[in-house]
Amino acid sequence: MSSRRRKKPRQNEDLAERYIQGDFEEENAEKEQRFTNRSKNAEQEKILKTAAMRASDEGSAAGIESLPIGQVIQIHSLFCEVERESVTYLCVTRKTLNKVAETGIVVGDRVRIRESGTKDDLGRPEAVIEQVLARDTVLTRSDSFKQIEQHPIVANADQMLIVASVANPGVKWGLIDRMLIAAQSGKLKPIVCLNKFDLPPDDAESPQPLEALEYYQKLGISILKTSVEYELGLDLLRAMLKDRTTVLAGSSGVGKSSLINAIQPQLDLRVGDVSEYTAKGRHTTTSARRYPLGFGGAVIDTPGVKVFGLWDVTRENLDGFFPDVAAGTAPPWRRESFDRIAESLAK
Ligand SMILES: Nc1nc2c(ncn2[C@@H]2O[C@H](COP(=O)(O)OP(=O)(O)OP(=O)(O)O)[C@@H](O)[C@H]2O)c(=O)[nH]1
Ligand SMILES: [Mg+2]
Repeated sequence: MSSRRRKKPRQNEDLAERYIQGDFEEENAEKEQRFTNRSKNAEQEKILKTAAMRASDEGSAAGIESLPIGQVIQIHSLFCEVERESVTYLCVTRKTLNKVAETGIVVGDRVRIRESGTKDDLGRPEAVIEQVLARDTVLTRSDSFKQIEQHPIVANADQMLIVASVANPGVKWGLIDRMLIAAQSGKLKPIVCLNKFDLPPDDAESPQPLEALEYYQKLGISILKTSVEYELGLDLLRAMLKDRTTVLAGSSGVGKSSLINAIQPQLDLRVGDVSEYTAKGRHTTTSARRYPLGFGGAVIDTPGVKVFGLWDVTRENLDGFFPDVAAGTAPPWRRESFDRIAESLAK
């Protein structure tokens, strides 16, 4: 995978830091950790056991309410990273967690952790997640258009920056309409951000990106025009993200990670090479991760999506998400989005 900004691998001593900064993918990270002798499962067992011992030493198995609260910043296959007062803990979860976590813990979840007092081979303190607190908001996808299973993606974000690009790849308005519904039904404020304004749109495209963007503004949705290349709209983006938690979502290659790098260069997130991912269908960002913003607030970068299956949307509440269709004033692409969703709900 090509990476414009990726640094050359260095020695083990700063593996932990690179890992915490999301510098590698999960699979690679696991390969890079081969110097550890313990198996992952043994490691999990050890954390659970030592935490349990501590709990019984303290006589506090029942005192979950007094445990400190942290926030989940990334989920890996067997562990998750939880941040509390600028310390990142490597956490395992109890099999019997409370109801909130029935569909799995997600990035942004606020959790009560019990430190095990141990460290992993990379020096990270270890802990057990004992409880997941109620979510204020939750961005959820369904498994597919059939809507059988729900997949929460991000909890407790205030807003969702729905990112598309003028060209390379061009905008899929149907996807934007779906993400707008997901944001609204999860209680997140949506913002439609059209990136790569330095590139000319394809004349044949209908609707033209600018025209459509202005239409969303008329519907009362916040919009933003950006170009990472021309540094266009970045001050406004910073102002919109300041002191809020924002999840960025959109197709692969539209520039989600690039936008985050542009407003917070220290993060130095991995950015894709358009020719590579379009040829191979690769996504540069492979799992959601939360990053604090130096000027206040946080962003959650997510991997690109091709489809966005809706959850909790019914034929009855669908009209409410399409007031323009209900009023008979919607342009063709909005009617098409509505019809497609209605059709998928009828199945
Ligand atoms: N011309 C132009 N290219 C851009 C702009 N923003 C990002 N790019 C390029 O678009 C490509 C994809 O950018 P990424 O930031 O990796 O896209 P992403 O949305 O994070 O992609 P995934 O992680 O796969 O979901 C990179 O080659 C960027 O350099 C822009 O404003 N203008
Ligand atoms: Mg990315």
